[in-house]
Amino acid sequence: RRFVAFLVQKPVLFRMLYEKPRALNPTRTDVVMMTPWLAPIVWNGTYNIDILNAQFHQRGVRIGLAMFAIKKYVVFLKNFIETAEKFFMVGHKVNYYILTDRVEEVHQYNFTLGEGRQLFTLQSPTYKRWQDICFRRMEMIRNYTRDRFINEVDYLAVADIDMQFSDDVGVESLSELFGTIHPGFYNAPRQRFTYERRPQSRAYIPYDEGDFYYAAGYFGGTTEEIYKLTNYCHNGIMADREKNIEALWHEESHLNKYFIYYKPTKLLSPEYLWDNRMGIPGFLKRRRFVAVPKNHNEIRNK
Ligand code: UD2
Repeated sequence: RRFVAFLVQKPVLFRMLYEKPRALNPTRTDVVMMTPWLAPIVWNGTYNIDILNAQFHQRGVRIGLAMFAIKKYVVFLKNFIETAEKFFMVGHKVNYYILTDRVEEVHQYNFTLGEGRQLFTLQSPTYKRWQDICFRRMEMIRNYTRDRFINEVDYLAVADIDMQFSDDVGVESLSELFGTIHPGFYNAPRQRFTYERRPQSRAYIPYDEGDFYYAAGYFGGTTEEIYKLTNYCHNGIMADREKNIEALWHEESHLNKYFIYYKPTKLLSPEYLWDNRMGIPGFLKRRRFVAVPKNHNEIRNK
């Protein structure tokens, strides 16, 4: 069907005016813009969003944003969606996928969505321990990607829900496989990364390996890549369970393991996942997606 569409589609050519790139003038000199495997690291000031929007519109790209609202975490939903409507992939086709054990409660919200944007509430099992909810996110995303997302969207982003958008998160962030540099570790030496260090765990990473510490609070890619990633992580989590071992940072530990051997094709700077408790360092020109303060004792296991 896509092939036929390609044949009948008339090529759209547009004239765009913008300042030409200059080979000897890097757009930022205070941050690293490329990994050693040549994946761009996205910072404000390093890209032209008009060019990128035109490219993604030309392809008619569909973007999914999946988030979990299990048990008490439903309280974060309203603000999350309202801020996403202002800042997330504005002007593109967006499907929100809310995975929840409280479908009725979620249905009571009446979100007004922009053109081309839809919201789906998907049933998710619940788990007693908050740690299991985090672990099982990989399995749930894998299953829904295989059964549904793969037919509905081209890219899928997976986000924590106790967050809000406060600046643009657009198509500049999309790539085959993308991960976000954790705001707590962007400048930390490897030894300080909170990787899983016990060799018995499938998430094990020795002290002399690792590029970055990635946050599980925002990652994504094409649906094919997300299937592979979540399948790998879920299998690792299940293998650990057999051995009665839980990785230090749950599914985040497995995600970090995956990203060492299947390196992301694009990295998002901490602009894409920030926590205001960390202040605002000079290099941080925008805070696009920020943590909403929460009282862990009040919200977890409730
Ligand atoms: C960190 C990670 C998170 C995950 C977690 C695992 C970041 C920014 N966050 O966040 O991605 O790896 O550690 O320990 O890197 N949830 C529910 N109901 C619950 C519990 C969790 O829906 O009862 C969902 C919800 O979408 C939440 C997410 O799971 O945003 C992660 O849980 P968290 O926010 O409590 O974990 P946190 O803040 O320690």
